[in-house]
Amino acid sequence: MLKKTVFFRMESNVKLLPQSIAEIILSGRSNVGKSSVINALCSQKNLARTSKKPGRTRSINVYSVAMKKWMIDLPGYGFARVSFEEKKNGIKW
Ligand SMILES: Nc1nc2c(ncn2[C@@H]2O[C@H](COP(=O)(O)OP(=O)(O)O)[C@@H](O)[C@H]2O)c(=O)[nH]1
Ligand SMILES: [Mg+2]
Repeated sequence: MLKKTVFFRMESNVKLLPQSIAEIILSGRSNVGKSSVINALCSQKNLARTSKKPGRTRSINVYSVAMKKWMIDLPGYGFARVSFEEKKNGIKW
C-alpha cells in the first residue's frame, strides 16, 4: 500500500494539517536519514528529498498514503544550514 504514496503538500502551520485517521511521522536529528527511510518504506527513490547537507527539510512535508492516511517528514533538530530569518519563519505550532 505504501508504494502508492504521493507528495501531498508542505505545511508550516500545524493547525492547518489535513484531517487524519492514521499517520507515520519521521522525526530525528538532521541528516540521520529520515527522508531516506520514507523513500525506502514507499519503495520510491525520489519521493522525499534527501540531501548530503543537514537541514534541507524546513517545513512539514506531507505525503498521502491513502484517504486521510499520511506519511509525514519533519525537519530535523540540531544543526541546520538556515539563516536567522528562516529560523524565525519555521514551523508554527
Ligand atoms: N551510509 C548511509 N547513508 C545514508 C543512509 N540513509 C541515508 N543516508 C545518507 O545520509 C544523508 C542524509 O539523508 P536524509 O534522508 O536526507 O536525512 P534527513 O535529514 O534525516 O532527512 C544522505 O546523503 C543520504 O544519502 C544509510 O542507511 N547509510
Ligand atoms: Mg529530510
